Amino acid sequence: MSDPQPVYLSDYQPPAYRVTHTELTFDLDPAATRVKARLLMERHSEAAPDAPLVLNGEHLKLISLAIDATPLDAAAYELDDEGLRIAQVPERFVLESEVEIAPQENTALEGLYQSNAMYCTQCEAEGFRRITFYPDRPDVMATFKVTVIGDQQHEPILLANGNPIERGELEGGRHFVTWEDPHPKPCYLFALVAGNLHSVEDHFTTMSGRDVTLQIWVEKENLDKTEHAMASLKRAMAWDEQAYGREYDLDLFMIVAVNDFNMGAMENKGLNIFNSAAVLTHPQTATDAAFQNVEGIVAHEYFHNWSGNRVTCRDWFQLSLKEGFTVFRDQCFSADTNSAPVKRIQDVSFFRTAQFAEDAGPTAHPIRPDHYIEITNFYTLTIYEKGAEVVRMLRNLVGEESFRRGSDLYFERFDGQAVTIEDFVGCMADASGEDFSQFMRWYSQAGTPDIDAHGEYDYVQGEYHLTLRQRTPATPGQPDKLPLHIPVRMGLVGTKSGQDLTLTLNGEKIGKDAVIHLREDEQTFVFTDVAEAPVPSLLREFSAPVKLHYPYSREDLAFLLTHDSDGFNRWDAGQRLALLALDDLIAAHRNGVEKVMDSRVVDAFKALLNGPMNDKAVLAEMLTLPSEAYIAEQQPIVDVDAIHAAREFVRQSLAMALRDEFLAIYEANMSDEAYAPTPEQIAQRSLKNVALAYLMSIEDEQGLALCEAQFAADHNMTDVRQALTLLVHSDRDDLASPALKAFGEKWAHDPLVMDQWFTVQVSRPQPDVLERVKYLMQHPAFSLKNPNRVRALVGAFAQNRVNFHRLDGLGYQLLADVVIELNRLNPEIAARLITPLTRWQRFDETRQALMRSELERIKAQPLSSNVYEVVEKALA
Ligand code: B3K
Ligand code: ZN
Repeated sequence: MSDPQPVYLSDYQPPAYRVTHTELTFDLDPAATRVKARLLMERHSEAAPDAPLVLNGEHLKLISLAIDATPLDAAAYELDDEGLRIAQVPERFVLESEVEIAPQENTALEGLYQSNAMYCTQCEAEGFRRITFYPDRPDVMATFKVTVIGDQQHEPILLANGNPIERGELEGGRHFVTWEDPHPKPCYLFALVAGNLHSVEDHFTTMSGRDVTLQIWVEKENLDKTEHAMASLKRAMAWDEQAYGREYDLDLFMIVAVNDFNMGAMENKGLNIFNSAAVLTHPQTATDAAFQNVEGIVAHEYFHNWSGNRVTCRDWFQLSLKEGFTVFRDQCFSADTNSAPVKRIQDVSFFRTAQFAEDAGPTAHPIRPDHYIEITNFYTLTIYEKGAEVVRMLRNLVGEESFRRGSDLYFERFDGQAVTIEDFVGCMADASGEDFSQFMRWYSQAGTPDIDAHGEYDYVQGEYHLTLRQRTPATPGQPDKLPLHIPVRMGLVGTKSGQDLTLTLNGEKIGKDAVIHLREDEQTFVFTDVAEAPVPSLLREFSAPVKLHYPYSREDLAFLLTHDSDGFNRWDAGQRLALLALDDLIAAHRNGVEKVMDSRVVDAFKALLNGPMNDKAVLAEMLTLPSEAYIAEQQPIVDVDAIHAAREFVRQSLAMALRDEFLAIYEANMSDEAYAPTPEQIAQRSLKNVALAYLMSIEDEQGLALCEAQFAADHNMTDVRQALTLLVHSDRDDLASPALKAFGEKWAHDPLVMDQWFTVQVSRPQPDVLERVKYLMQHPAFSLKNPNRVRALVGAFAQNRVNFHRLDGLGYQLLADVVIELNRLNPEIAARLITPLTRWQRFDETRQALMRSELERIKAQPLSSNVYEVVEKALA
């Protein structure tokens, strides 16, 4: 068997033949679905007249093939595992084919598959080739007409993209519905759903006064879990009109909830298919975080209707064109709908933990990679989240108005086309007159830039000299990096006044909060007329996806924590202060020295707890310590045990010193108001639950009683889940076991709640977790075929730092065993699951060896190209 080979961006060629119209007929059957395709095709004007027709096709049983109604005999084409090649075709022709596929055997969940008793599809990126022979590439856009035939009893509902135009009964208890989508689209946006589904319906009137019917299709027992998704959809539709001038373009918009789904959701034209976890909510079953997640994902998929569907990607190297932009759009939507500072804090906190780690590891890649083996491996934090950060920088560089003009231009200029990242940035340049040639390096260079900042105040001259030095570390295949154009938003906070000072740069007053542009390897910015010694507040609102290093003293940080006018940097100052204390404690733990709590951290927290409570959501974030994963990111070599011990020590020290304050906060924020996912209620619950977590960290008697009462009150899942987590993660198994049992019995019928039950258990710090994971993998509610279950149990275990990284290597072994098994069933999920093992370089030698040997063991198996690509990179 030869190793899978990469595809290169530089090899891009326009398609020799395009499809202008596609007609499909599906005759559904679990073991033998028949798919008839009728494609109107024509040769590209620049293609050679003798160019062969090459169509993708995988796992298809060819029944018949004809061109312009003439059947082709076997000598007229070549067929292999990857598709079909016809040496000679006319300039314009109709290609007809019939194939057979087996949805029930499709455990990869790409193409047409079955989830419970229903049929559904997932075609992005390259799933359509498992449905029919087709030029499966995003730059081929066609109108579609689709007929779905199913059993009247088993599949009363038959859905596809666009509008239903015909339906009828057939013999043998079968029926059909024909759908037409007038908007040309690439085949990755094709969708079909069939099953016994029920819908909740609503309406939206667009800004031009058109009525759009909105439907959410679910299994019957989930009809009471759609309200929030529907409300979110309507908010997103209105927001896109107001913020981008984009209106929905069909009469019908449908969302379907599916139990078995590889990702969160999929933006198929007019028929979004969602992982049930990303759409279903109910106060009793979903946490606040889940409610917010649903809102963000519903909006994200809806926004794709313009950023992705109407204007799509020329090729998959341009994936961030639609994903980075759409993530940026959904982030702004959620910021407008909820607490903007908290949204930014949560996004950045996740980004700096997970994307920075990706950028520093063996799978690091640019936002626009120049080659890949398996495109499904590139639906990454870099393409999505770093891509969004780059769009955010563009907006901040050109300003809001030019950004809107640029996006209007982009949608007008490229409507109905498949385009590149240059096309997008070009519109921003045209709309603003800015030059983005250096900025484009953000798209081609992988790795997180380090910025070393150094400041000096000259009392005599009244000047502040700020020197910034940038360096992007080498990443695989990219040893040398060029300097990037980095916008650094900043202020100078006067140490006497506690206020932002007016910034004068090169004789020009630039305001109290301004963006300076770092373009060289090193630049010094001289601020004049600086009347008092300042503390610099740098990279406000995280104005660029970089690591900023400044030698702040703890006094500086305590000062910024109270005085910075930028809420984000106030939070960040607290995180930095905690990190400095944690550093000392990690060292103490390693050296076997007694741990001593830094009183400055206690004082800072005390000030927060006794300060104004006007923004509870931000306060809850400020009181939350950096996660073990984020602390690990800051360490040269990750010592999981020392990090855990140090963080626990800080938590407990704070809890002991501030017990009364936490109790008071808890009590002040208790409420028996009916649950609503409003920003106010969410803020109040977060603050209350942060306080409860501190109290539980010292197993405070009163805290324990409150926790048990919160669990028993059963008011809403946010509170129940927090109480259950705190009980299960405490050493009080006498209290935890009955709670777990009660929860598991109560929710045995609800897979999404059972996922939470799995996760809570396997993320506890106690050393029995590995055995629990093994035991729970045998639980009737668990299945390796369901990605949500795998993520909830095995994925969550691999995030449990002290237990996954056990020194006997059994955690690694368990993960590798699952990867090997999943490689056969679902390569996309298997490849994602390996991620924690790919980070072996960050650990001590013993763990490195253990992790590598598991990677080697995986590599010795016959592998899917997905898993092969990841393991190959990890061991390179
Ligand atoms: N565009 C989809 C991605 C699905 C790809 C799965 N291999 C989800 C999203 O970003 O909206
Ligand atoms: Zn997306």
